[in-house]
Amino acid sequence: MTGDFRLMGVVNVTPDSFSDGGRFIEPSAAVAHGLRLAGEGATILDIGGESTRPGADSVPADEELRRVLPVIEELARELQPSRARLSIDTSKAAVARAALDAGASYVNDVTAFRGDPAMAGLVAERDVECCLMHMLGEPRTMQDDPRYDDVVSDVKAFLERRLAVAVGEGVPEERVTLDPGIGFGKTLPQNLELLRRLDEIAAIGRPVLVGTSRKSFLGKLTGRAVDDRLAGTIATNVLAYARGASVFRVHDVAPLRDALTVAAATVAAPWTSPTAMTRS
Ligand code: HH2
Repeated sequence: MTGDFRLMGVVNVTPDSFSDGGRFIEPSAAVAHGLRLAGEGATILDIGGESTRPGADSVPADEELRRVLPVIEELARELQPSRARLSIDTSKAAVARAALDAGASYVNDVTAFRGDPAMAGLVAERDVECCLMHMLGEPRTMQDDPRYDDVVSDVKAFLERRLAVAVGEGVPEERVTLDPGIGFGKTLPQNLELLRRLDEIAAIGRPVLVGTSRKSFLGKLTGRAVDDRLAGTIATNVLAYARGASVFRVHDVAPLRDALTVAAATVAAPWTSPTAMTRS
């Protein structure tokens, strides 16, 4: 397999996530799901205890911790870090700190360190990797008529500013991945514009993560319900790969691994067979 991309498998330990809410609320179900995604090729498991779907209310830290900690503890026991690292999907430093103590080694913050003033310092002190994502407003209101001068330039400028803040707080630049935040305060045309011009975000010089998996803009384009958006998810991730993304946050790891392996082999030249058997 060509290895210049990473798959982040989604493990939502929530009652209300937009695509799989309630399915993995039992710790044993979430752990089994995480192990399955790691077996399918996810090298990062993103464990979240708070939905960020449009309209979602925030969850208190103690409830978020009650959901995610047993899952992280058990996955840390079961998985070697060389197989898959554990990411905590949170914007609260108290939740991130406890998750890092329990075995996580990656912080995915959809507020790009704006949600909690202690988050950047924590990531710096623990010397872990992080993802900083663009979001306009907050989940409760972000889809209420989002407006930009130029969505790509605005998101790019925001990510550059947040990267500078993180570095200023002591986070090494090499630890930071950037994410345009597909679906977070964006209309359908704005999401498509970001994907079309993703190379401009990649030009910042940090790895780019995209999360298009099963999102509603795919439903708007195809008319498909949330469980039936795999084809749209594959199309957008392959296009994002071609435009410079390298980390892909997805619910369906196995098909994305195949799609991105083929995309990577096609984009990289010249291709050599791993088995030297090249019949057709
Ligand atoms: N999308 C979701 C959650 N976290 N993190 C990053 N970095 N990028 C994303 O695009 C992203 C994210 C939303 O997806 P999901 O976790 O499936 O839904 P919910 O927020 O309803 O739990």
